[in-house]
Amino acid sequence: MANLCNRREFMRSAGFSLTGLFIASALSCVKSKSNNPNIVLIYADDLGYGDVGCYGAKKIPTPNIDRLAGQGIRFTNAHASSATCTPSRYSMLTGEYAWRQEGTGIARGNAPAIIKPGRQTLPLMLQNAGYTTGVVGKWHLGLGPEGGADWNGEITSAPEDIGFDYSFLIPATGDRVPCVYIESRRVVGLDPSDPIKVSFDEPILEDPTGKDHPELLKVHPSHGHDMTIINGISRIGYMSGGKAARWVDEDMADTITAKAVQFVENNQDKPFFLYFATHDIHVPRVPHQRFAGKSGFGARGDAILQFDWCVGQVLETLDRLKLADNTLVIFASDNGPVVDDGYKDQSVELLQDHKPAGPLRGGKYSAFDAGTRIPFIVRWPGHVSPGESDAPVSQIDLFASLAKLTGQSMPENAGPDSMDQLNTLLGETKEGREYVIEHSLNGTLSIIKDGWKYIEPHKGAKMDKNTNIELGNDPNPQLYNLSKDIGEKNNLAPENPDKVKELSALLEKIKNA
Ligand code: NG6
Ligand code: CA
Repeated sequence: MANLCNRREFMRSAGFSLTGLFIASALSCVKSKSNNPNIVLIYADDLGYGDVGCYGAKKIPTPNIDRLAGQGIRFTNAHASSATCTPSRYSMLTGEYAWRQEGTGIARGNAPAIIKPGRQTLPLMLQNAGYTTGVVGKWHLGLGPEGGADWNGEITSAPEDIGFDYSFLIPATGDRVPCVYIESRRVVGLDPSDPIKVSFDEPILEDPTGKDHPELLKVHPSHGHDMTIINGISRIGYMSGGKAARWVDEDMADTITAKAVQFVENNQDKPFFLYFATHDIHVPRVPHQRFAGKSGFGARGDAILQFDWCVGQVLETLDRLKLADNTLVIFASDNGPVVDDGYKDQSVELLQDHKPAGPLRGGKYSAFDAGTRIPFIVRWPGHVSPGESDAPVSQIDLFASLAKLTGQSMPENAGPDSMDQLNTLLGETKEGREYVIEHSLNGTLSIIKDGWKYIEPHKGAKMDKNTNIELGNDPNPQLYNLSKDIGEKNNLAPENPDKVKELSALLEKIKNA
């Protein structure tokens, strides 16, 4: 019945069917509010602007993502709110820039919930709009009350407390303990006689570490990542117990994709919101043997193949269940690309001419554009005309824009930085946001407006030695004309003091808002 509520389908059914059916479908629309489309947000991890075919990658095939782009709008100037995971996700789900709040940097694996119960969130708004809401995959926004989650009991201050009806989680990241899944507040497959302990301070040395036992490793760290070994891979943080519950990295994409597909199947008759946040293509990159060694570009290339497969599974499910026409699919990444993010996985050696950031400068962590400018695709057949948009877009606006889409007014104090950009997202205008704010690892803020980008002065390191990424810091102001210089090569600040003044003043105003 959901499909009948799509306007076109509805008209067709009205024209061809009996009056009874017409009335039944009309009533059903009122009752379930199902003229709101389903919403699927596919959120990649560390996928760069140049990593997929439809954004210019030539040799790593991504047919499913390319198909999505062909059927939707491919945005060329869309941004995550930050250049790392936790603040990006915080901003997207709350509609508040993470840099306004302490404690929103890259979260430890045992961090307490960063978005506290009681907050207005994007999923809560959709729940109020009648959606069944689910999150599957990477969380990395902390779990549990102050002091952290009870890994051996029921996890409170979980996604269920901020608007999700269902959750199946990688609690933090693939490279951080605890390396177990959590489904609906409980660790999956936990044997109570083998309780989980997690520490990010004092070592727990019940299990071997990568530092002391490199001979046990199947992937070796290049920097950090030398603590507890799980599944032959040493991680960030210490963990003991929970042996039966530990994940197998090679199966992770299959496991979470199956859960995402199941969520769609279970909720096909009502409006649903699925936030599918993949582990790929974050480290450790240990794809299934179907993909391992298949790209010719090392583990990072293989992870892109695997990620594209995950996307394909979700799209096929929508097709199979005849939901595609009534589902708004949004595809994005949480931050830009990194090649060596802590493991020797051949991604550097086999990178060849692949350009993870495409024409952009910098990468994950950076104030340069590759930090936050990401692939961003919106598909809604019959409502969104396929094409391309260079409108300035920020993920901070998903909250207010989806509220508009679903007929919800933003509650007071909700999403203070989120603006309704629905018309831009649906391709009705290419105007986009008046300005876009970027936020780097070390907190440098930048602002893009009218094709110009201003990076505020920062005394931080210019280069991240571990990842070999230019962080974009400079003690002097930087100004780039992105419309002519997308690679941020020519700093025009010295000869354009007025522009610098205008943009720095606007940035200050937004900071103090
Ligand atoms: C860094 C990790 C990196 C990655 C990142 C978070 C080290 C040396 N580096 O601190 O490997 O885990 O945090 O990535 O530990 S994110 O995409 O989740 O933000
Ligand atoms: Ca990330």
